[in-house]
Amino acid sequence: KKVVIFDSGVGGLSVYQEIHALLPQVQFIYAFDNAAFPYGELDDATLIKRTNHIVTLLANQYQADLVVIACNTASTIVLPSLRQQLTIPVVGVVPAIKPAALVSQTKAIGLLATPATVSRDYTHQLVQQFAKGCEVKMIGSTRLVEIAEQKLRGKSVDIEELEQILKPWQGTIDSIVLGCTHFPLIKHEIETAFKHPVNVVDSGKAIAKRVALLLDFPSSVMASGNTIKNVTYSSAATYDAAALNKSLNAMQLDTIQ
Ligand code: DGN
Repeated sequence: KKVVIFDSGVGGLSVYQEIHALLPQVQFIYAFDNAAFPYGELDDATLIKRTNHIVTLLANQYQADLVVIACNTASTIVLPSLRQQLTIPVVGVVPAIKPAALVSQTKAIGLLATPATVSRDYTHQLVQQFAKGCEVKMIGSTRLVEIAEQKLRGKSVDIEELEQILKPWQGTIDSIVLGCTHFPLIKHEIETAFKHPVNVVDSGKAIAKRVALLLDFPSSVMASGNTIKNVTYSSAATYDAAALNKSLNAMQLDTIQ
């Protein structure tokens, strides 16, 4: 089976990692549109047109069995039109509001996403539907996305800068939704910058299960390793493969502990 995973940048690798861990037998084609990065700043019409075009091309070119839009910013707006264009299943990634609302003791949660995602109707509908009785605070930050990208280019993360971004939430919430696929790549740093104990929730594992179900895999085996392969660039971008793999391995350790 072949799965195309798509994002504007390296964030979708956090989703790739979860799917690969569950379904090591699948062949992955990872593609990202760095030419138009960051997606959180694009207008809706451009985003829809661009994503539909690229993803349809990739799905046909690689004869994919399934496509994952590993980007909340795109998924919260392009899924209906993309599903009309493609005959294969299209799995989107949207903020994990529901699990965060369920796990929160104080019923005060924070959604960390891109400026586009926090302003979407789709996101507000998720909150209305799944976070009844919860206070949901939102921060839309492109800077955090850049920080995650830079980390995978080998640059270390400035924790004080993260503290500044998270400042409005300190001591007011007990759960954070990582509503951008870039953010699990800096999960550990986010936890460090947030001075209080906090549940950090993302959509990765749920997406992996959904892919397994749609591809008809009856049972799953954990992968023995997770190295980056088949990374297709839609524009020139230089990433340090060692930093990418190091970060993904660190994430896997986080998951196991
Ligand atoms: N990784 C994308 C997301 O999940 O929303 C957004 C990254 C971006 O281009 N801003």
